[in-house]
Amino acid sequence: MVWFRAGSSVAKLAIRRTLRRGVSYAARTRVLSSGSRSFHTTIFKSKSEPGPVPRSVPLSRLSDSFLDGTSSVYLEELQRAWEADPDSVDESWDNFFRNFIGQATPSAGVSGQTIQESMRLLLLVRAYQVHGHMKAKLDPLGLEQREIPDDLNPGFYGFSEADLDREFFLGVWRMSGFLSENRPVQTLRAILTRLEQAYCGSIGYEYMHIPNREQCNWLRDRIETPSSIEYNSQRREVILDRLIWSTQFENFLATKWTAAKRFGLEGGETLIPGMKEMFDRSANLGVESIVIGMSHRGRLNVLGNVVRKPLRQIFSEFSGGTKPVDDVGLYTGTGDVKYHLGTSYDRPMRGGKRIHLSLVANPSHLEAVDPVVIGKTRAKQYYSNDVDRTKNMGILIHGDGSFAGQGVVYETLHLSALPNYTTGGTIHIVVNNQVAFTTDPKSGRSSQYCTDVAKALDAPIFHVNGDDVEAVVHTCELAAEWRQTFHSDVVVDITCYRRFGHNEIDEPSFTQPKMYKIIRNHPSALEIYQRKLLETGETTKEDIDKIQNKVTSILNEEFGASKDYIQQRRDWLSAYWSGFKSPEQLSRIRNTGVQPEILKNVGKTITTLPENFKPHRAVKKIFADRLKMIETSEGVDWAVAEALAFATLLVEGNHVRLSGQDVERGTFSHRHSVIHDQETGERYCPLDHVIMNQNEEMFTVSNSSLSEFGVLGFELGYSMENPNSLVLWEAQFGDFSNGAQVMFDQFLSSGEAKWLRQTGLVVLLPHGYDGQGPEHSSARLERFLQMSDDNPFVIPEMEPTLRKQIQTSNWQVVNVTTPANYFHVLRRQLHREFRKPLIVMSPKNLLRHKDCKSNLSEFDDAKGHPGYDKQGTRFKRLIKDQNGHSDVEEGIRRLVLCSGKVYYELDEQRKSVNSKDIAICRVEQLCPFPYDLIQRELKRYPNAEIVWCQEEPMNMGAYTYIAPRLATSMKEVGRGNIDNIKYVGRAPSAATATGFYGVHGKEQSELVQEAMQPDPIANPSLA
Ligand SMILES: Cc1ncc(C[n+]2csc(CCOP(=O)(O)OP(=O)(O)O)c2C)c(N)n1
Ligand SMILES: [Mg+2]
Repeated sequence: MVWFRAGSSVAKLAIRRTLRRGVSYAARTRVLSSGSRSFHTTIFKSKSEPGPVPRSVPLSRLSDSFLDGTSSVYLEELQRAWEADPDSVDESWDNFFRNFIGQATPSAGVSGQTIQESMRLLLLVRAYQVHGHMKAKLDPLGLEQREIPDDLNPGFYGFSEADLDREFFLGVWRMSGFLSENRPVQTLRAILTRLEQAYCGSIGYEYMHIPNREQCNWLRDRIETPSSIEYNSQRREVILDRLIWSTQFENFLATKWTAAKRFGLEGGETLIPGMKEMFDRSANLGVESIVIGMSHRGRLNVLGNVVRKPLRQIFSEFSGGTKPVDDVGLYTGTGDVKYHLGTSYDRPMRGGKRIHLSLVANPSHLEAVDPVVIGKTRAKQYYSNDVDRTKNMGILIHGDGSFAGQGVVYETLHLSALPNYTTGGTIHIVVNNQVAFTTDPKSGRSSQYCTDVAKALDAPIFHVNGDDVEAVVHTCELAAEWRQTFHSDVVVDITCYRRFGHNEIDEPSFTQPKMYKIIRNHPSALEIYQRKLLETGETTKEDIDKIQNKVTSILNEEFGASKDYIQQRRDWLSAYWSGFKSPEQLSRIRNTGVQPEILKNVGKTITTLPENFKPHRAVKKIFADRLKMIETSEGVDWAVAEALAFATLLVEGNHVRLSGQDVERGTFSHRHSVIHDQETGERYCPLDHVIMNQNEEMFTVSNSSLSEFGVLGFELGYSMENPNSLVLWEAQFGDFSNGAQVMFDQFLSSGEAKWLRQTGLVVLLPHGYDGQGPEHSSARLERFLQMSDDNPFVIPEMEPTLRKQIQTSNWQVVNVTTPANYFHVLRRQLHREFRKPLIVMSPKNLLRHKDCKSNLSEFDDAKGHPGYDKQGTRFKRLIKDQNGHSDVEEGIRRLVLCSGKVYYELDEQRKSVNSKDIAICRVEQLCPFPYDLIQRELKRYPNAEIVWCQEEPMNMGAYTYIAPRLATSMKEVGRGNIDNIKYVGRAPSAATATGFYGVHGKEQSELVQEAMQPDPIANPSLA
């Protein structure tokens, strides 16, 4: 190990000497010229000083910054490992050791080169690969004060100016890029020039954190090119044309709508040529469809210039727009501001191919759209049988502040390599304008780069100076190639600036005076590029003017046409959605019962395990019990009902996908949808075998990463692609769904109204008071109800053939109490001509409750069977009292309305006190409110006091939602008003539930006792 100790010692001594002389490596730079190229490097130590005398020092005792104590121990270990097996170390280290121990002889070599010098030179090369980006010229404004790391200084390794023209041997075996050329000799000056050119120009590459050797070599081959990337004049003309479009688009909007907010791209205009190049390159490499997600900044420019939303439409929306009309029926919703709207377009590409582009509509909430885009991309891959994920790709455009600050970015990144969530790589572009509203990066993040979060994924990160349009184009091209080659994420960080305020009417100098002083005098990227092209003589002033005039005249033409523009089609109707009804169009109510033979057949399939499979003992018993349920048609429990719903939908050709934390087994160990062989560990999923040759993804059940926001967003995006799929997300406990609150507020409850996009996503939220404490009891039912948009004071048309109540509501909220009803509510999601989100308060203790069972006959569509009414077998929005009451029961003194599992406790109590004069009805569908069925029950019990009973505290649960709607129903049938509604339930509370089991038990029994008490119940306002 002598060679190494000696080398380290040289470096260490050199540093000490330089430090003694007071030279700061980092701070002082000067230019050394080398022919036509030049590079910046730090001061060398004086030529006249004698060289350091190599002295043997154990590595572990060295403590300089490059080879600190830890790394030197590491290197010794590395060498030992290499000596034992050369393949056990990274290729670059293999080279290193091979060259300096295995093969090199300590002769004077080229120009007197010593082994130590070669070794130090290699370390210098490696330092450029690792840290070169720190010296790259990334900031167009030149504001950034970055310390250049010591290890980029040749002096750090003992080289002096005298060494610049000495020749060194640097060729190494099995290396890529620069080092692969195996040139016998190069001067130090040439070596440094190439390193500077490759790593310290307008692009800073971060990739040495990637542990995969092949990937690093692939990148080195593209970065360490013999000369810098040059585009030919044809490509340059295209780049120029695109940059002119990007720049003029913003200028045009600025002159036509001077006071409008548009969150312009000025300062970052090179994004557009970059994106277009990325798309061209992707199309050439086989991509056919791209799903794009982005927030406000430059969105209109991307919509117009990249996605090609008609400019006249964008301009029309700017002028206030007209509500879209449709030839079949109106579907206008509430609309959204112009910079949130989405669109899709089939775009012809340079090279003749076509590519489908869709920009997903998004809310103001930064980065919230990320997982939605990824989910939609994954769904596209499923439906187009894109098994190697090369035809459909997701692209996310981020802001620097939000990429670093918003947690959902990390949650989305972490889906990227999970088998059931991967999309084969997302390309991330950061429009890094070095400010977030009024906040500087130093207040906005703790990391050096805004992109550092992506290092957790081993994604390469290309930082590029946004003023250098060719460099931007190059990195975008490289990112496209990376994605198609390695099928993993990659980041392009365009360092640019924001020419105006956060929006156009904002004053940026209040908070960034120095920055804006520079920006005011800073030429645009277009001016810089034009100047460059004119200087090289490739382009003339006339050529440029020609393009400028063409763009201006098209913009003016489109502006003229925008005045009469009327949106004709509902653009949400992609092919899969054709025939689906808007809320304005009547759709039929369908039955959800299934033929008895089908139920029996699929029932057997999903409850039978392969012969040689060895499940856990308890699971074996569960499956034996399940088979018995099917065979006897009795006692069907929750899990079997759910599996039957999935299986019958699969038989009908639908795709079913359930994801969430631990959903395969089920949080409450009830689902067991994937079983594990206890000897081999093999997995078996019965629902994968429902139809012949079933595509393995047709039924997907998947444990997810431990994220709510990211995974719910993903499933939402997935559900939006094709209506013929039942997509479900389950929270571990309902409480945890509030980690995904943005998804509920901004997408699920209001997405259709804002963006005319439907989804039939099902959200399963375990809910119920069983003494598990404040965080495992409530799914916050009240919040979902509070966001429901059905009018509490207006009873809509409820006649079955004319009813559009659900269609016109924003979503459905149910709290189902029987397995059969759960089966029907799931099937109903697909057996209708529109899609609507479904929020399910799903049970916990009902999963095993002795009375929470259904007979198989309640699932089928056989006439005369229990669930069959004159319209067939369907989901019951309300379950009437089970005591066989007739149409009018005058002797009933109390009608208790409730929802969820408290029903079973009330029924138990009623039996125990033998209160035959109390009726209990279950409101299974809370929203939209079943006015017709409630009125039917009110009429059935003309003398009953009306009680709402819930187990949640008064300020939670369904009470505040139910009260006005129940009162409206009562008024309509002459049964009083809101003052006549009695409340039984927990008192108002800050916490959802008590943490003391004993207290819980007491509260629970008191409330069921009160509901069944002999005396009238007090009015809540008088109690
Ligand atoms: C979740 C969320 N928080 C706060 C805001 C308010 N907001 C809108 S833009 C913005 C700054 C974003 O900065 P950056 O990501 O750097 O994008 P830029 O506007 O600079 O392009 C903020 C804080 C928001 N829209 N969403
Ligand atoms: Mg910013």
